[in-house]
This record gives sequence, C-alpha cells and structure tokens, in this order.
Amino acid sequence: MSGIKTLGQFIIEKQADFPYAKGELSRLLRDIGIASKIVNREVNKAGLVDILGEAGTVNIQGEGQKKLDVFANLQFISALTSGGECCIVATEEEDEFVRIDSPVSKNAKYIVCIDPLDGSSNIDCNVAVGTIFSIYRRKSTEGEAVLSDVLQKGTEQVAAGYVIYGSSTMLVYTTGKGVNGFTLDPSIGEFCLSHPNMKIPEHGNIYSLNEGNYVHFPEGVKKYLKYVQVHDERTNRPYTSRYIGSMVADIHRNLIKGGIYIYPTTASSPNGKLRLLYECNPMAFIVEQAGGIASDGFRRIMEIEPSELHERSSIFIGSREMVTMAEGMMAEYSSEQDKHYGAVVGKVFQA
Ligand code: AHM
Ligand code: MG
Repeated sequence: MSGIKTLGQFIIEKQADFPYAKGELSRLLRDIGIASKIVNREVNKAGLVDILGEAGTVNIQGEGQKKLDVFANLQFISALTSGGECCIVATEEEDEFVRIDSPVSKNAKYIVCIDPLDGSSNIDCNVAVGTIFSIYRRKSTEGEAVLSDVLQKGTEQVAAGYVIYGSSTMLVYTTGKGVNGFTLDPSIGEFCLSHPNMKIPEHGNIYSLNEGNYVHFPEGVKKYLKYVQVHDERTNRPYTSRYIGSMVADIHRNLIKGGIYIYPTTASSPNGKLRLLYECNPMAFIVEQAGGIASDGFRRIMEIEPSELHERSSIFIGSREMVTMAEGMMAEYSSEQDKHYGAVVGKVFQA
C-alpha cells in the first residue's frame, strides 16, 4: 500500500488545517464519498439492469427524472441522514429542502446542497455524468434550520466538490485550501489521491458551450465566439470546441487542460439554465481554488445573493484569461437588457 493515500486518510490529515474542527466536516465528506461509490456501482452497470430510462416522475423544473437520478438522490439523502452531520439537504431533485429530523442531525451544524446526478440525459448513451455538492455552515442558532440557512452566497461555502463517473471515477474537492482529486481504484474500493493541488492553466484553447443556441445568445457571447474562431497564430486561435453536455465532465476537462465553459442566458432560459446552489456555486468554488474564475458574465458567481432554492444563473467559468476576455466582451457588446440582467440577478427579464 506504500505511496497510496486514500480519501479517508487525506481528509483526516487535512483536519489539522482546521485546529478547532471536531471532525464533523471530515465525516460529512466521508459520507458523500461512500454514497458516491454506491452511485458509481449503479452507473457502471446501468446497461445491465432495468434501471435505465424514465422513472415516470417529474422534478420541480418539469424535467422527466431518470431512474438513476432518483436512485442517486435517495442514496445521498440516506448517507447524509445516517451520517448525522447535516441538518438539511437541498437537492436539485426535490421541490423543497429535506430537513433531517433524527435526534443527532437536528443539532448538526452543516447544510448540504447537491445535484445527485448531473447530466443524466447522457446516461442512456454511456457518456460521463457527475455529482456536484456544496457544504455550508448553518447560520441560525436556535430552533429548526430554515430556508435562509440554505440561501447563502457561494462565498460562504466551507467545502464543495464533484464526482465524475467517467472512464474512471474521480472525486475532486476543496475546503478552501486548494483542490485535490482522487481516483477510485475499483480493486480496493477506495478513492486514492491522484491529482494533488490541481491548478487550472491561466489560459487554454478549449471553449465549451452549446452552439446550437447561438441565435439566442447575448451579443457579448456571439462576439466572444467570433473571437475564438478567428485565425491568429500569436494567440493560437482558432480555439478548439469541446462540448459534452455534462457540466462536470466539461469543467473537469477544462480544469486539467485549460479552457472556458459558458452557459449563458438564452431566449428559452432567460436566467440561464444551470442552478446557482447545486451547480454554479460549487463549481465556482473549485475553479477559483484552482486559480480560475467563475462569473455570470458580469459579476462573480459566488457573490450572488440567492433568493430561491432552484434559482438559475448564467455561467462563464474556467481559465482566468479566457473568462476575463469573455467578460470584457459581455461588458462591451451586451444589450441594455443583458446588462439589466446583470444588475438584477435572480429576476426574470423578458428576452
Ligand atoms: P441536469 O442537471 O438536468 O442534468 O442539466 C444540467 C446539464 C449540465 O450538465 C450540462 O452542461 C447542461 O445541462 C447541458 O445543457 P444543454 O443540453 O442545454 O446544452
Ligand atoms: Mg444538474
């Protein structure tokens, strides 16, 4: 076993970075790691058992839920309930947050926001999917934890991470002191440290967005797209387009190779598609910790004050120089309406 450091060992070692910590956060991360291994097992055998396809239920956004969405949602809620370290789980798959009422959890001091299985429309065709999570400290000091305990800005996150179920399975997380990645070794059933202190290149040559929505993009995004597609040897343009349609996989690749991921506002998603609490904030925390930037086109994602559980946001995230350039184009070319969006994040405007 020499040379191998498991996620469990690493978490315990890192607890020393928080001298007053009593181990609750470490146990919470451990619980998430365990649930993700169970989800991984099911994702891996998805083609073999009767678990593919629609579950027949619809989540709050009106999207059909895949069976594995439902399974993953239950697994994480159940692991977090039995772990006893968090009092609320807010998940993309539930209309309301789930309050954990067991005697131990009632006084627990953490809140977890989670997208149990992101990119699940890709499952049926064997494309990488992921889990995204974010951990906050409870703010209220007495009684039951309430909605305002969940609606915190991304800057309040104490930890965030994702699991990518891909050609190998990896768990990547941060507690605000850098980003570390662990690859699941199926032979021993453990996540092992494989990507210590991950850093996103300052600049890359990959851009990822759903270009099919081009006609509905804000002017600033259209101008940025023109910029990345122009031939210029000095800046290594045109850049390469890579879009999996699975946020975790697209951002994971860009984190390693350098690049920008954009999901802007569009006519059909006037506030953006991705959810602030379950997708944008945790990814923003990780990418910032790796040296990158996450913006809604006008402002830092993690400084947006959330006003509702399933709030959406546009997102421009990745290598520092690339996001800065895209933000510049948004500032220069976006319509007054787009800029108005920047000023009233969280409020729907008519596109
Ligand atoms: P989901 O949470 O319903 O799975 O949707 C989120 C996914 C992201 O993973 C992905 O980047 C994006 O939606 C793709 O959207 P689109 O198909 O519009 O390009
Ligand atoms: Mg999602």
